[in-house]
Amino acid sequence: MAAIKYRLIKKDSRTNARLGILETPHGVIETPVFMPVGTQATVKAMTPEELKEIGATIILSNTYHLYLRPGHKIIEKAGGLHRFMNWDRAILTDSGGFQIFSLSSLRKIKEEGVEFRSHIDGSKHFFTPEKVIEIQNALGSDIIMSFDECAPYPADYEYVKNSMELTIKWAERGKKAHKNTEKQALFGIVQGGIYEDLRKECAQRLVEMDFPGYSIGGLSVGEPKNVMYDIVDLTTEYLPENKPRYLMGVGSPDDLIEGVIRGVDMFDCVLPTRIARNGTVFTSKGKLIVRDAPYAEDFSPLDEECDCYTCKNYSRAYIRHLFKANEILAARLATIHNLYFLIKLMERIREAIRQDRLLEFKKQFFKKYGYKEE
Ligand code: PRF
Repeated sequence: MAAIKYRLIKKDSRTNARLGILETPHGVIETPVFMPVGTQATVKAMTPEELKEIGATIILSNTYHLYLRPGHKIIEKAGGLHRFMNWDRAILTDSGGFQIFSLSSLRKIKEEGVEFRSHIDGSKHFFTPEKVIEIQNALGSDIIMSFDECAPYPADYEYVKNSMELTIKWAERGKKAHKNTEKQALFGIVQGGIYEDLRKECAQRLVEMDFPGYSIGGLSVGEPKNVMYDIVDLTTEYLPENKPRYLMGVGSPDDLIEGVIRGVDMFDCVLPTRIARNGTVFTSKGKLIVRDAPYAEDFSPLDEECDCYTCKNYSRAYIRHLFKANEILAARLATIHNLYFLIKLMERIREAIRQDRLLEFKKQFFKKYGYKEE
């Protein structure tokens, strides 16, 4: 038996959006889905109970961070990542490829793997495609990622081509090394930068290798949004209909809607949790910096239309006060709200697909939020 099963429930008649059900060893996930990020085995400021309360069905964690601290062996001893962090729903782990490139110093990329220094203590480490599978096997996450190289933007054609070839070789080696296929589903990652022929080739060669799901990496790294949307559109065209597609590290409200329209099923992003801790929240009328002076005497909720715990119980004035006074509750209340907002947005997107009115939903949402239509 395979670790996960994806069932396509409905295809939108006017866009490439899909409604699906993803069965995992830790529960059933309705897609399209937003996955809150829990880099260090915690979604910052949230308990697992609170995550369940707001409707999270799957979270993301990071191989790179957990390997460096506390160490995957300790998590394995604890009985795996689910037990260690007391989260009994699904977990997806990223492979570390992207984190090495964004966080660590002194990287040396070779065909064998990548040598890097820890961003925590400067110690030297070597990751290979086999090693990151071994680490993720020890963590016991439901969905695991191949080792890849996310090329920077901009990067010339030759660089991106070589990086894409390396990513394919690493996907092949990772697939060979992955033994726990009944409990953990290994996704291949499509790279190829903004070059259409490289994206197509990468997608086709990974699909030949037959992964249980496919990630789209290397985007949202500085390229214009319309370029990202075009590459997503092109990439999903070459991915099989009966497997889930995951757009890595993408999750602003407009990107979620545009991604779904182009056939993406899964998203993750640090944006909602990160901006929450800085005092910025999503509302149905756009982003609001609740720290700002105008809210000092505003006793309305963060978003009039929201029914999250924060909005049901607290005012902008109170939350602003907590931020100004550096109180820890500020981050908690804003995080609960921002994650609820995106999880609810995905619920509304799924409902719109069900009712064949996704494009109307997009129009309404964009207008109110203050986005311009693409
Ligand atoms: N590769 C991996 N993780 C990622 C990315 C990638 O390209 C991105 C790019 N947006 C985010 N997270 N392995």
